[in-house]
Amino acid sequence: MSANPPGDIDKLLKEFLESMSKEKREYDSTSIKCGIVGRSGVGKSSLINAITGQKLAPVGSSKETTKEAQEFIHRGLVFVDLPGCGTKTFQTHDYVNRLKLENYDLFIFVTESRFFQDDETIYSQLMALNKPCFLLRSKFDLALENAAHDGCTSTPDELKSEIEADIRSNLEPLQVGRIYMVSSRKPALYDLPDLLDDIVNSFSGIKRMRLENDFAAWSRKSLELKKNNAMRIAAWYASLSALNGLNPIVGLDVALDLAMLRTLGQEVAAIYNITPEQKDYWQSLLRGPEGTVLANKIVQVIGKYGSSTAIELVLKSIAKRSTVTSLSKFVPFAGSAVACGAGYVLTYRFGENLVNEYHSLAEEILTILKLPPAQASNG
Ligand SMILES: Nc1nc2c(ncn2[C@@H]2O[C@H](COP(=O)(O)OP(=O)(O)OP(=O)(O)O)[C@@H](O)[C@H]2O)c(=O)[nH]1
Ligand SMILES: [Mg+2]
Repeated sequence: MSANPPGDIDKLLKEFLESMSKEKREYDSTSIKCGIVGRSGVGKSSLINAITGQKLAPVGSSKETTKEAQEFIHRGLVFVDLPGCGTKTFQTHDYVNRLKLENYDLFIFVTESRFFQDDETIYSQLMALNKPCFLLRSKFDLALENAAHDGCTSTPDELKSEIEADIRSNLEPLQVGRIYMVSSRKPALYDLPDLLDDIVNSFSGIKRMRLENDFAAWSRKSLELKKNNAMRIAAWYASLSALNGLNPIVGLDVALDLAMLRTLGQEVAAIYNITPEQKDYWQSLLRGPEGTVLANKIVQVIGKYGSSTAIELVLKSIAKRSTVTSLSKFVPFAGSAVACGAGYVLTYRFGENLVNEYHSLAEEILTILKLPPAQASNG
């Protein structure tokens, strides 16, 4: 079989690069609306912060903080912290209609220790909307602590079953799926990782990718998904680079759009939740000496990819190590290395470097947070 004539390859290549940049535009414009429902003080705001890895929603004291629906936007995710059920402002009977809950993509219903009649009414109204709806028991760390303090001899698993049985009996005859035991103070322990995993699995396509990227990763599995997505995004940027190189890099004989590479850096940092905005959140979880070491590493990595000069340095070290003609797995036209050019390959390799560095830092953080409470410095 003869090779495609050069004209065909140019056309295919251009189509490929344009389809990648279209995919990027679609991703950038996708958002998911997530309603967080529950009584005042059950931990809704804390949950939003644990899901996004950011101090996004103010955490209240004894007064009722959530008086009306409040929106918190984290990249492609729009969280609506909904007012406590049965508050004066929102009576149970018009809860679903007044809050226009039919426009949401998913719901998380949060309950702490008791289920009240109006919780049950609202939960059944949510179920009737036929959207993904997840039920969780918050502050599980506190439940374990209280049980130990009260001399209860149940293991954590037994306690989980007891709490679950209690909630199920309150909600009868409704058929409830899994009930997740969650702690926003120890997000990598208990059921928060599974909850996020199950939410992701109830979506497909670009929405799923947004959820995988914009949720904080509380398990190794979700970190791996992020890695795969981040490399795909690096390929989108590489395609854009191939379509419009701008700044010649002295000594490399290649023109790249450095501002675009900086945006790629920010995008990868955000996927791994390692951004300047999220530093405070990490520090609140990572107390003690390991925390300080990690906080310094976070600052270093952010700085390494933060300016055009720093980026040029990274590019030069990549070019030294790799042959610019070796193409990534996302370019199916091996023969078109020249047409696609060094711009694609260097951008992609730059992305790969970034991803590897952020990934290993995120793994380090997770290792510390996955330690059982007694060993962890924040335990
Ligand atoms: N131990 C423990 N405390 C928690 C947890 N989640 C929340 N809290 C605490 O519970 C209190 C209320 O938390 P919020 O997140 O403000 O609750 P909320 O549901 O948003 O409250 P309103 O905005 O008033 O409706 C705060 O003191 C939190 O620190 C948790 O997982 N474990
Ligand atoms: Mg709140």
